[in-house]
Amino acid sequence: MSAQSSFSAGFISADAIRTLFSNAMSEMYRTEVPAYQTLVELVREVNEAVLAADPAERHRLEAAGGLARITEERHGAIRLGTAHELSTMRRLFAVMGMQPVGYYDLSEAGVPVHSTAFRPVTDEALSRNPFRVFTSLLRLDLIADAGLRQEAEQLLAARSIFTAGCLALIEKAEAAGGLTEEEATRFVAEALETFRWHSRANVPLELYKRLHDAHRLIADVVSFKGPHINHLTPRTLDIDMVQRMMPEKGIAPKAVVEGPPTRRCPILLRQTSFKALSEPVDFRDGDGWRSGFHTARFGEIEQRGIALTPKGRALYDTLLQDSRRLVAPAADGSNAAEYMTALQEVFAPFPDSWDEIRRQQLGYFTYSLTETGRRNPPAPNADLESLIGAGLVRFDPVVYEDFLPVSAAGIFQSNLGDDAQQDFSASPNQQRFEADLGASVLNPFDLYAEIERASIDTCLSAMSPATA
Ligand code: OOG
Ligand code: NI
Repeated sequence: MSAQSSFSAGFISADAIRTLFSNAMSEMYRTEVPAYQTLVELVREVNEAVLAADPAERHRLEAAGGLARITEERHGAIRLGTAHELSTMRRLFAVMGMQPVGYYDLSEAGVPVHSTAFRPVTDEALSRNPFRVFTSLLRLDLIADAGLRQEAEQLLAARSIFTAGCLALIEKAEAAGGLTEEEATRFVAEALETFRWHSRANVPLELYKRLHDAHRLIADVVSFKGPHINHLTPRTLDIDMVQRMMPEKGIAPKAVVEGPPTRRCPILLRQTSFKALSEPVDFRDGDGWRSGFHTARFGEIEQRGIALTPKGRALYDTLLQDSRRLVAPAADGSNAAEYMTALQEVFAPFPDSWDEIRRQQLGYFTYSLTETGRRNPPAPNADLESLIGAGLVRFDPVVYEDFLPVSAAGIFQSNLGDDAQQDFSASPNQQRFEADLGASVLNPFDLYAEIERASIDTCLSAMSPATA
């Protein structure tokens, strides 16, 4: 019924708005940060090479409906300053079918923010376009200098990061339940303004320096008119190959690939980035401007693997901790090779076949009828395991759609500069974050479990006689 009424109201789908937005962001970032364009081309080249060399993987992705999304796939990241900005951002992303998923505490890693990821949540929406935005909220409560904290609060209170047109269209979408195509086009253009880079700072150089000395991230959030998108990340099918080829294209990657080691069956998420650019900025100076520099924007690539169950994730966390205890990756990358070797060795106990990962219930899978299964519908009460054994049902890994706190910390640190790490006492505060967000964050495990469960239901009901 609701589909019918949205149709008659002439709304376009939230998924379509998300695609318009993600394409517009990509186009904007290409002109803002030319190295991003180079990276996108490199990733496309590598993905094509991987698929050409591995027809089985190509076929698997095709069958699981994952091939089309890969080249278009990307995530971005922003950093916000106030609760009001965060809750309005939640409403903005909701127009594009993106919900807050997960809570990440980065204070433990010396970065004064906590974060969530806005992303689509259903299997269908994800396969249309999985665009996500890692969204952090600055935690001024972790800043020791009360005077500086107050100055920062005043600056943040005085700015408005959304255009009037954007706010009006968010309200329109909320009230009417959607946007028409014409409204969606305007909405995307207005929303884009919030994420744009501004080369004019809000503050004089002297204040910028004090904010910067308290923490680089504070300067990045507080000194500007809005939360410029700080990177856009394409998804590759072979991150090791991209990492190797980056220098050939004139891009210097960070020394260590974050996340799990190279494996036959990729798990969770592997990421690497290139360092933030030093960009010219005009700072306020009386009635005029004074030139200086700011480093904020960088590039990143990622390879996504299977979403792990709580059991699989616990194993991952333990092994990652063990490898870091063995070789702590140095900030300057001097022991990168040693760290990668330790990682590879320590992760050996993590099963590396889809069959074994599934058997040990370490990861989530979707189930579907094979060609044979479709031609010979099995008995309605057959059990899944014997159907798999008989080749009537196949299983495919569910893609991990989220982020990893230790990896995110590594990315933050590499793009903030290696000297930016500070000691904050770990102070996760999900309750405070959710109060500021104006909503609870969704639990990623629930979402993956639901996708798995729904696929089993569809699979088994396809077997039941139509009259049942
Ligand atoms: C976000 C850093 C984290 C990721 O992919 O984990 C991140 C930021 O620098 O704002 O991008
Ligand atoms: Ni990122």
